Amino acid sequence: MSATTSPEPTTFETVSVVGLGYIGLPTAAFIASKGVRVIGVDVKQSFVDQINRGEVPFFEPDFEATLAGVVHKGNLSAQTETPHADAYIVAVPTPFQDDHSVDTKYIKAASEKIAAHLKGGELVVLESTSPPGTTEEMAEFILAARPDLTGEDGKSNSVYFAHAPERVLPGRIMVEMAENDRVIGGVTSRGGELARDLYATFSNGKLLVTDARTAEMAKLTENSFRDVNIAFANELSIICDKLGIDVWELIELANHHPRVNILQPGPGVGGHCIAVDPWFIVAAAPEEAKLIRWAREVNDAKPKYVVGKVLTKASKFKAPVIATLGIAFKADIDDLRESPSLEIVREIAQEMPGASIRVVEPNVEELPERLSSLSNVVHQDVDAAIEEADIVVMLVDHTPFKRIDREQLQEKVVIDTKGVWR
Ligand code: SAJ
Repeated sequence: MSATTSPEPTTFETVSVVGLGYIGLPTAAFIASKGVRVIGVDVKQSFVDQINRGEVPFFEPDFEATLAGVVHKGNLSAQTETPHADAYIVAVPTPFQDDHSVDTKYIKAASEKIAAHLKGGELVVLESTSPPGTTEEMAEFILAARPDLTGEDGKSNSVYFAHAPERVLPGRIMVEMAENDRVIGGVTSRGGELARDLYATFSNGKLLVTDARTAEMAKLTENSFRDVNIAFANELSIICDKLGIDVWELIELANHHPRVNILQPGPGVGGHCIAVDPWFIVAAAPEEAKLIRWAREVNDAKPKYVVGKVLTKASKFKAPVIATLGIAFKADIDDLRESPSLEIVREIAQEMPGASIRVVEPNVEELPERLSSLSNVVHQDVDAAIEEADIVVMLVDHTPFKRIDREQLQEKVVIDTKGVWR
């Protein structure tokens, strides 16, 4: 690392990214593509092996060529051991516990290993989405493990900390990683400056520097904003069902107002971000976060509503064949985390053992165990599933499903949770 006190941007010779998932790995590859030596760290040996062969362990459009390029050039390598580096980026999972508070065990495990390698002067950035105060806690944790890095006054220390929450949309990571503006929160002002310099190596967006707690809250706020707005659309869809109004047409019309922009209803909210992050705000301020909690509950209740609709229709058949289209958490990805569609399919299958459930999911080779373990569930291609079905349930608006010929749906009972076949 050079020039720690000059106004010139600091450059980093080595960066270690800890946690090589959907966010950590693309971040590592982007930094490596700018000629910085990046060492990725992951506890999963299979991930490490795949990455070192230049293979992406998950599906993300257009990412494979970039990864293969930086690996073959020698700018990015992966390993299970944490090395020394000028800067660390921690991008590990931050799941919630039963009471919806964050579980920081993966941050602690990463911090412990980083602490052991520090020499002084390094930057440690937390990217994982976290409640306000988590980055400060990480700093305290690391400095407590390394009292030799804190000055005699007990306050000044030679390691710098910041929070730089990721904002990329899965499916658009290659575009958004480079173009999105970023909020960067320093635990100290120097930490914020150094993190800004690190992200400036690969980001073309504005780098907006604030304190760590505000940056943490900004990330939670962004995802809660989206959650509340999806809840509004989901609630509208249930009201419209009751009133016999087409919710999709309604939203399209309302959105012609210059200051109205309603999101789309669906089978529920999935993924590991929007369905999780608002709970961190609720856990931090349970009395105050009323709307945010209610929105979460509205979205969490939507899958049950869809199941109820399907069961009502299916009860009219003796042994219904039900084609369920899509189990990913959203369109055109293979990610099944917190997927409402997957839970809907599972619940229908369990509630109706006499029904035959045909699952169509072109983005996965095999059904997950939660479905494959059920005897009345099979994985099928779209044409066969629709052909044999009495009831067709549209759950995920994957591009190939949008091309389905409407002729195929004639004579079928159709339940379309995404408004694809209006
Ligand atoms: N959904 C709807 N209706 C909509 C939009 C989305 O029902 O109108 C559903 C989707 O089907 C999906 C869920 O919401 O089940 C979440 O999908 P998403 O596309 O809204 O978001 P994610 O989870 O893929 O990514 C979000 C993004 N956050 C925001 O847009 C504010 C992304 O920028 C973040 O980086 C990401 O969370 C994250 O990692 O936090």
